[in-house]
Amino acid sequence: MAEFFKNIPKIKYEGPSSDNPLAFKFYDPDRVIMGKTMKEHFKFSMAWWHTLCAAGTDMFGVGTADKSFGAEVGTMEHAKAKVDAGFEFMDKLGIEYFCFHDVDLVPEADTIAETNKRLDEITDYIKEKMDATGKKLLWGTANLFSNPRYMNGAGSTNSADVYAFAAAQVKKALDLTVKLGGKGYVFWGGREGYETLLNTNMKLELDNIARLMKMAVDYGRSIGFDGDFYIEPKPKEPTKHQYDFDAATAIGFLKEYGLDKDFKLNIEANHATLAGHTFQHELRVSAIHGMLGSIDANQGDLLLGWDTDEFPFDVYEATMCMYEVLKAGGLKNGGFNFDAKNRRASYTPEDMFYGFILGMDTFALGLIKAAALIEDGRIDKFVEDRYASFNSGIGAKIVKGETNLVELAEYAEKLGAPELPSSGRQEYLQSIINSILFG
Ligand code: XUL
Ligand code: CO
Repeated sequence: MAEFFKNIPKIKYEGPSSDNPLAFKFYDPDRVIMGKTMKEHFKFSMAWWHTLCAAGTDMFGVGTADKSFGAEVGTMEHAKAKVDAGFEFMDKLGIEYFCFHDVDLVPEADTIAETNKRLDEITDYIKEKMDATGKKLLWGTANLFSNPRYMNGAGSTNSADVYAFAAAQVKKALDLTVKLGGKGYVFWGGREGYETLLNTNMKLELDNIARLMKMAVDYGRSIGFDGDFYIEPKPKEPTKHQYDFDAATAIGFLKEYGLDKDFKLNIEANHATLAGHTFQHELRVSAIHGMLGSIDANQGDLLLGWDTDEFPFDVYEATMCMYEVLKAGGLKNGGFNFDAKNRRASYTPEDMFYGFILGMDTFALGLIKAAALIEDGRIDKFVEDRYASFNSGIGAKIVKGETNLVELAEYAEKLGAPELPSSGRQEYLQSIINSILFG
């Protein structure tokens, strides 16, 4: 079989002092951190769409990278070449998982029956490769946003026929996810939203999105899907108002419609910042509701303000992410999917490797530093002490739900006026982070 990345060897761990661009400096798959190997902590995944499909097209220009892999783009030969290239790429990087949208795998045909035939053929081929290599599917999804029929969304569309077509795609994508042993199924509602309320029945759209998700759960469970469904929140882009704005909004929606037992969240760093939050905020909101499912690892550019899907290199952010993940006890069925792409001017095959090496090393550093932060203990101790007033006396009664406004009012009257709360010491805490990161 043709080798696509001829000049690229298997990427090995060489340590921080290595200057070999094709080596890991921090990601050492077998290194044990807090009881688990790095490989177990991460379950790194390759996103089929960015890695094997995206060629750098933007609103002002065509692609710069050649992703033909020696075949004619838009053919089944090309679809197969992408499988071969993808497996070689994962093998050389030591990545064990991948994620896909249905239309990343094959060119869409004129009818869904024909597209599904193509999907069956390509997933037979993928399955063979998975069996031969031990690579696994992290999650599957259906692309319900690119085709013009989804101009108003899928669950949120005004056309019942388009809704039915979306349901058919979800059904097939679930079949494929189960066929390939995936433990996750994602709903990213890129066009599940609206541009103007002048033409929108918001209540019907929300109800219909929930109905589509409920049908997906019922069907998925009926064919043996025992993994997690995920909503991937994002506030905007491409739609102006997206219903899954952020983690808190998505959790409220899932609870309102009784979907919270089957769904968790897939949190993407760049979506968090678009929502005006930090990545850490979105992870914490998910974790405290028991809904931290999976992570789309990337980063945005705060100077740009759109979804730039860059490979993560911000170690501070990665540390705070891994702090949340470790505190939450890790991800169960989820993993770290690099929903990230090379910059348009980084267009060579080597750049694809540099992107993943950067991302994997950044997260490895984040894990090392987050573990050091937890082992150091000062931050955790500070937070614990900060709320000590709720451990005894009137505070303990509040927490246990054993008091009421009358008793609290009497208590306050006796006090006269409370002392100021203890100092937040933000600057002191930030300097601890710096000394752990760079000390
Ligand atoms: C888009 C995005 C998607 C989802 C899957 O911003 O993140 O690629 O991850 O549909
Ligand atoms: Co994503």
